[in-house]
Amino acid sequence: MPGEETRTGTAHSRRGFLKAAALGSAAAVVAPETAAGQAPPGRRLGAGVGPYGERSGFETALRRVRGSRYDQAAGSLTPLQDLNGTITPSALHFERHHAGIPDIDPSAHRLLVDGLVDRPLVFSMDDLRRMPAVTRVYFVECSGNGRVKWSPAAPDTDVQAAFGMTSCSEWTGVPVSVLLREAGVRSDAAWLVAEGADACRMTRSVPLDKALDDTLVAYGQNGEALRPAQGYPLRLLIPGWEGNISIKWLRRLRVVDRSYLTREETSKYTDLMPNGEARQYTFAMDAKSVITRPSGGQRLAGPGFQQISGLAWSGRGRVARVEVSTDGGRSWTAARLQDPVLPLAHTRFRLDWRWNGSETVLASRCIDETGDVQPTRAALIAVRGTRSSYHNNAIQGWRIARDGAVENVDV
Ligand SMILES: Nc1nc2c(c(=O)[nH]1)N[C@H]1C(S)=C(S)[C@@H](COP(=O)(O)O)O[C@H]1N2
Ligand SMILES: [Mo]
Repeated sequence: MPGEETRTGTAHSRRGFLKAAALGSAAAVVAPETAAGQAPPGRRLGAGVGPYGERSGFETALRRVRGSRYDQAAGSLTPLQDLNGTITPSALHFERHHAGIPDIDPSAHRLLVDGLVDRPLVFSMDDLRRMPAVTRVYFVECSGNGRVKWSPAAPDTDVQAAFGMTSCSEWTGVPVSVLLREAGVRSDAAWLVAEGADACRMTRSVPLDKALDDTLVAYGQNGEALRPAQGYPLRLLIPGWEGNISIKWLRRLRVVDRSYLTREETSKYTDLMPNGEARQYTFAMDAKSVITRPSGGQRLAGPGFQQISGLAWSGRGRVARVEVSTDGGRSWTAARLQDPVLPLAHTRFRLDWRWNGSETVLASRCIDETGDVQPTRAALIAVRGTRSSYHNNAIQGWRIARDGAVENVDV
């Protein structure tokens, strides 16, 4: 198989490169194909063109399915450790759904806008595509992301397990403000009730201010139509707020005068505090960051140069600063942020580092433009206790052992 040859070739070349680099010259690299006496794979005719692209067979990054008794009330986690840049490929966007992924024919799908409006309206997908659209980059993060960090660190927890319920896409759709202007909002209106077309009819109350500010009904994701798991053909996209409120398979926006106190804002998606009260409507996702390389489960090849890289984001605006510690939190250095730094989107940070081979702990903390600082796990628990499930944005530590192994640790 050509693939096998290439694999061997790559391994040989890499060893060759390292040896050459050690000698201070690249001239020692010998093409392994030539050594094996075969035609170089690059000179044989390659595969033909095709109607829809596939990734290389050598690429293995996969979403990881979270355990659940029911496939239809499940989720999957984005492999952040394998991603470059800031956009999550649609095929690797995490999934969370409470009643399975409905199979919706877009020509039959309708969005109803009714309630406290002058003119109730029904939109087909064709209607929506004729309307003024915008394209923006936003993350979607489940408020349950980081739930594992309420417990003391299990050493084998990796970035996918602890942070994989956040993804970032370029979304295209119509601002809700445009739809509501068409319908004419009455003066007594204060909330929207958004309803999905899946079997559970997932429903959330949305404050009208946020709906009119930057909320979209989105039909596009990373240049294509939404993926079925992301709400095809239409979803609500409420930037920066907990993922649950971005209702997928959106079929109705009802304009109302108060919150409808649905299951998702009472028995679920509230945060039990140490005094026994539950915080409600904790919408915005807090400032957060994580080093994705090196991260848990990876292994440093040896001492020397190693660029540290990760993702930071905040549901309250832009990332202002990311600080990285390479000594377990004793000192912090500002990392470089990759431009453009977009509000309510994943931001890539990088710090050049030289590992001296001794055991140490890496960590990152995000500071957003509102001054919100990502807390240590101890500081978060001092305020929140350990009885809540959602909105854990604690700092993540990665211990580097002397043999280069990387594992989860609390800082
Ligand atoms: N209709 C509907 N919308 C939904 C859900 C659902 O189960 N049904 N799950 C919510 C939850 S809990 C989250 S975190 C996000 C996840 O969006 P994603 O699957 O596109 O990542 O969708 C939200 N919208
Ligand atoms: Mo969620």
